[in-house]
Amino acid sequence: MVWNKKAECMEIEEKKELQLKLLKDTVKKAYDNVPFYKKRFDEAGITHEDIQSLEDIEKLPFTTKTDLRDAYPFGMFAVPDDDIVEIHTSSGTTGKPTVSGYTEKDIEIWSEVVARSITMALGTEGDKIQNCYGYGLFTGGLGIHYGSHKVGATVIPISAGNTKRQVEVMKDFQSTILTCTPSYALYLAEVLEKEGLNPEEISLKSGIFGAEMWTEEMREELERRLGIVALNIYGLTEIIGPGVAQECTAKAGLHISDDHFYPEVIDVKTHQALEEGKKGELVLTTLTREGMPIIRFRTKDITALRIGKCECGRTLVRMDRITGRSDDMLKIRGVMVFPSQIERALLKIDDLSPNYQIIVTRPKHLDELEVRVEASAELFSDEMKKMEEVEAKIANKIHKEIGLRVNVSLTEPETLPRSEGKAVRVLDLRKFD
Ligand code: DLL
Repeated sequence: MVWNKKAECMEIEEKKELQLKLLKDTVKKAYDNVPFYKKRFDEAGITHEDIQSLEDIEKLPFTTKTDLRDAYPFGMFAVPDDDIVEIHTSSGTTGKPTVSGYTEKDIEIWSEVVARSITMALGTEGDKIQNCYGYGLFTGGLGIHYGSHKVGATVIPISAGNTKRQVEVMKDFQSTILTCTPSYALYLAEVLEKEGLNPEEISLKSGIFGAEMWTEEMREELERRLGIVALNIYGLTEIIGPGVAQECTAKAGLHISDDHFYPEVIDVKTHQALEEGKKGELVLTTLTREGMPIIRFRTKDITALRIGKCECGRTLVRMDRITGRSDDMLKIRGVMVFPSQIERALLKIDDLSPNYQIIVTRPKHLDELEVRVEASAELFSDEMKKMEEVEAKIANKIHKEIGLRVNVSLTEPETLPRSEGKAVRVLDLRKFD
């Protein structure tokens, strides 16, 4: 169990003092060691000396995903390469991912914040954590892994996929905590039921679910079908990975480890800071990271902050569950997908019109992606076989681009809806609000 009472229950005023000190330090380190930040701060005419209060953070420029992509691969690192002991990337499979570099101390911080998360989700020394987040460059698998060690629990590093084996392991090893995306957890619940196993026959007590949006309705369903407490974990590669924030059993918002990550919520249009309780875009600044300090990262995730003591005793700032994005990024089975990647794949094929629509659904608890594309008149009047060949070709090109299998259907020319303004390319029929 890792309940760092000093940090997690600190008086709010004392916390603010600590955050200010760490913020100044981070700004100075970023300026001195990362050319990108030196240039940005010089352009804005600002130095760490201008940070005299936490509100002064608003004087600092934002960092965006594009900035990180432009710095690919190691342009954001603030320490010599020798000091970086591990590298992860965001979950998209093609295009330039964003890279995150960790020093030994960063891995220690990451272990600590994930250990806090596991503790909030009832995890202690005696637990067996079945970790079905993907291992590898994705932060999910190893992040939970490090946190489990720190808690002193037993981690089962089964990684994602192979559902039959997951069920077997869950039964035979008597896993007590399940960690995976909420949609995969629902799928597992379904498979367990098919195998005739009811919640009493498995040993699970809690689930740590995140990496994608989910809802209260999904929570209720997961809790009922698996006989567990289902809790929400939030995080992102750019900041550290999972463990930026986590719900405790009070389910009153996700506690942000704000002695390591400083949160703001801004109005998406005006970029002004919003007060507590108002929904906007979450902006995060790392306060303790060595390898890759990140200042005012625009997460594009929509949420609101809640200040004050939780009934669990923690004073860490809380955020509401994420209800949307301020850009068009989709998470499909935990993997980041931008519609522009699909468009790029389509543009590589002749005989298509530039009209397409991406439809996301979640029929049996797993995300499905359908891409409808208008065929040219010539192609459409051709034989069926040719159409099928083109559909398969499109599906392959998209697979190469995003790493996921999609269903492709060619439609008659001029049948997809036209829009007067911005084209509505994506129909996300999963409900998160
Ligand atoms: O998804 C890290 C992670 C792994 C979090 C395991 C939780 C559990 P990325 O691939 O960089 O990192 O994706 C980050 O995923 O900006 C959100 O849009 C979304 N996301 C992550 N957690 C949640 C959540 C990992 N609990 C992006 N609810 C973020 C809603 C989430 N969206």
